[in-house]
Amino acid sequence: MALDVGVIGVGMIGQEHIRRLDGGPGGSRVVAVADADAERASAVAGRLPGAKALSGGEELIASDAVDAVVVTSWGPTHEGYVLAAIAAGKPVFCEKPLATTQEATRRIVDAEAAAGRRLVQVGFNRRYDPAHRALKHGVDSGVIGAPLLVHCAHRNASVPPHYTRDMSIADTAIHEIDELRWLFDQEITAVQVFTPRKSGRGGDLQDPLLVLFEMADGVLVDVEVSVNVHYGYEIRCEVSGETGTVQLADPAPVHIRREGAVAALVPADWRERFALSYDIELREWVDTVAAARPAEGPSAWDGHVAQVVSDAALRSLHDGGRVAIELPARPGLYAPTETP
Ligand code: ISE
Repeated sequence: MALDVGVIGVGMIGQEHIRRLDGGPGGSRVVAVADADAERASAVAGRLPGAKALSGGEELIASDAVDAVVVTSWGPTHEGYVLAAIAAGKPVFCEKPLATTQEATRRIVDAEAAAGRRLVQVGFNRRYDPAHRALKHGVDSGVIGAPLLVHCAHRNASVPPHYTRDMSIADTAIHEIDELRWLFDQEITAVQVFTPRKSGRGGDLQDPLLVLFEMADGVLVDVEVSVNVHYGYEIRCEVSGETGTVQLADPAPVHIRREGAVAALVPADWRERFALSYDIELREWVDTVAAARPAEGPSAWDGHVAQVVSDAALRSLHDGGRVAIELPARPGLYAPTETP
């Protein structure tokens, strides 16, 4: 059955997702788009065979032509659109972060729990990256014994002009927050953010950051967050266990040896590094929605917990010190099931 999708927000990530959803292998079509910039919405719709540009996200969600909604607009607008999709009983895929405050993500959780059905999936794409899935398999299989320490790096070559100081946590490190909960099937219990010497390339940003996470079983995780490294886009993660280590391999498809040196090409940005993860993520979402199964990927609850941890990290960044994290009880709708 064809799945007719409406996309709210057609900036960079919106257009990436449209490319995969329109005529994609799961039988999905993009039938409507909306954007705060009406001209951009018309231009994008004009390139799609069956899509209309609508005047706003609310109209798109209410449209009978739209079976399911993708929200890729600016973060502060996510809450309103996700709540409207839940009220309309339509499945909704929302890019990370689910919303920009934990009060807002909590309202989404409460609305979905009251509806009694999982309709929301959050775009935590690391869970769909084949390398991250292999990393998790390495941890779960027990081949390295009990995990003890984790070393991660999240490096962006550069960030756009609208990127603010807090986004290093709320927009960038939020991926590691979700990844760690998923990788170890447990919660983060405390966080502390350190501010090393500032890069001269970062303008007003505090760049880089070093974030230390404590997991419930005592595993300690350090994450370097750098958003102006210039040389390319790089995501690292190494889990050090009692009897060995497992780490993400170099993502370069080839190594070049010449003139006494070995070179491995580095992806330019997240679109290149995570292309396959977005393919798999959206394909699995389309399959689930088209089969009328409840959402199976990262849930509104995962989006909420990530926001609670992100807010704690921001408190540490602003005020210093270690911030302990207390999570509320998980509503029954989000009882653990097999997630990808
Ligand atoms: C961006 O939104 C992403 O999702 C990327 O994976 C991340 O590296 C980047 O910092 C974010 O701004």
